[in-house]
Amino acid sequence: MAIPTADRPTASDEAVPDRGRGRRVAAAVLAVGASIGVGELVAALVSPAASPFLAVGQGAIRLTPEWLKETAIAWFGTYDKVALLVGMVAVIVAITVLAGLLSRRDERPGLVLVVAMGLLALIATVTAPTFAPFDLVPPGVAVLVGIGVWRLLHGLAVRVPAAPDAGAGAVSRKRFLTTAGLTAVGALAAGTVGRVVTAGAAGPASVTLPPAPAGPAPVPAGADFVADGTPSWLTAPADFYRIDTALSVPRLSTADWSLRVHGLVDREVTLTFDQLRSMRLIEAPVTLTCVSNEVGGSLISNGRWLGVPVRDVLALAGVRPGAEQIASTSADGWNCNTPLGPLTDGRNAMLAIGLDDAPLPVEHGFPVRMVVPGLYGYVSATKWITDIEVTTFAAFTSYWEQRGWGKFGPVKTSSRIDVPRDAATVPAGRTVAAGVAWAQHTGIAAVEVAVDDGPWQPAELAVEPSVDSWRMWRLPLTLAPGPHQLRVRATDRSGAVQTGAEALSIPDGATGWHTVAVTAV
Ligand SMILES: Nc1nc2c(c(=O)[nH]1)N[C@H]1C(S)=C(S)[C@@H](COP(=O)(O)O)O[C@H]1N2
Ligand SMILES: [Mo]
Repeated sequence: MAIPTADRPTASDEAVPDRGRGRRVAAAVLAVGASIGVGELVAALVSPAASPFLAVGQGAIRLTPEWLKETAIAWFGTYDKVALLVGMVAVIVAITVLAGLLSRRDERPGLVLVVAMGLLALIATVTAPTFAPFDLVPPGVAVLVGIGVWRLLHGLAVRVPAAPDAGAGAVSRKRFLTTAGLTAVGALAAGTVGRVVTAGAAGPASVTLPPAPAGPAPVPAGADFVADGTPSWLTAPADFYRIDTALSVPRLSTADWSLRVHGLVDREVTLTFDQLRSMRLIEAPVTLTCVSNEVGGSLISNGRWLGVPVRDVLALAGVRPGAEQIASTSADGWNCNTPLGPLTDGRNAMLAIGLDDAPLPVEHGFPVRMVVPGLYGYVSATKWITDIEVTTFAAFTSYWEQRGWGKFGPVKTSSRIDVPRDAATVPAGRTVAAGVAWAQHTGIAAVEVAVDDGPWQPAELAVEPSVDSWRMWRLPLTLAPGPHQLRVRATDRSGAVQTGAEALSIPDGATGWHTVAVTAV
């Protein structure tokens, strides 16, 4: 009678060729996959924000040191989140394969893996700023499913004999493959349904916006030099730069949304979306910039926003004497501080509900976000906003301020060369340089370009539809054959000339003249 080898570890175990390793690796991958898939499904059903997989990624974002975050943005730009998710999947696959290989007879390595991943998800969930007890259900169920699937599949995998003449307790290859296949289908289905349900929340398509008070504003003629290589004055919403700490975009429905205004106010106010939408609306172009934008960087875009002036909402609540700033919080627990000055001095600071004649895109804050001309996004542009607390400078320190960024983030007067690109080859003789300059809410008065050690030459400026938006420039140049350096600097309407002193973006915005090296041939 043949002895079912799989049941009996022998002294020479390690010398025996490890024939079943493919099955064990498959068992481990399927156990982890089923755990993640079911986690997604349960999250979609009970607590949409509590996907265990994304909770871990979100926890990683919270724990990432500032220098690494900056490096990630510098390397991957707007794809920083995709990079994180791809990295997470790679790490999970690697340790899962390892656990499968190690679980030769003993199921414990795989068990440790599934439980450790579950614990990680539980910790990430509990420490999230938006944690609610119900959020424990998805990671809890995910761990149990992972344990169950692992024990089942590992148990079958190690009982598939190496030789066909197996005895009692043996499991046919076919039985293992069928069980594994069904598990794979179930895990994929659970994960897919979970994602689809989460993504299906009533979004921008469900919202009708009131018309802009002055009717749809056309893009002013002559506001850009697209033919010469500048961006279009109005950024297409799909091209609008995106920066936030949300691994998965909060998907809010207008029916559930509300904004609470409290703190140093005469009376606390809570507004529904319909109430906000029926208040006095303004429509205005505002160029948003990220404080992390490097000299010459692309974290800047211009939109036409429709919204309610922040000061009108504050007036409903009645700001008390002594108040200095507001703390605004988003549905996903991010927050920032904004001084009351720019919110109440008459500029177009607003709680925006629309971007370019449509409801806000989900990625840009649907259903309501704040926009304040002249301030970097990290101190003003709260997306998915749900809470405003009127407070003092001393009483509130924001998410980014805690991580070393400045308390006040006025936009620094800056400029960029869009063409020619750095390292480009250009025809000798006449060539046109073009780009953008910005000093939101102050306005751009002049842009100058210097070639090599030559003098600053004034560039032609495009029409200026608003001082709250960027301004395009262009300048024909005559270049002798050979290498050249082009530098640009702007002067704003307060008379301040953009500084050439180089500074990093942390703590309050990069400075220095954008410079490109070109070769004329
Ligand atoms: N809820 C939330 N709002 C946020 C952020 C965030 O991380 N979470 N990032 C801010 C930063 S740093 C910037 S630069 C702007 C970017 O806005 P956009 O993605 O619409 O371009 O959003 C701001 N609002
Ligand atoms: Mo930012």
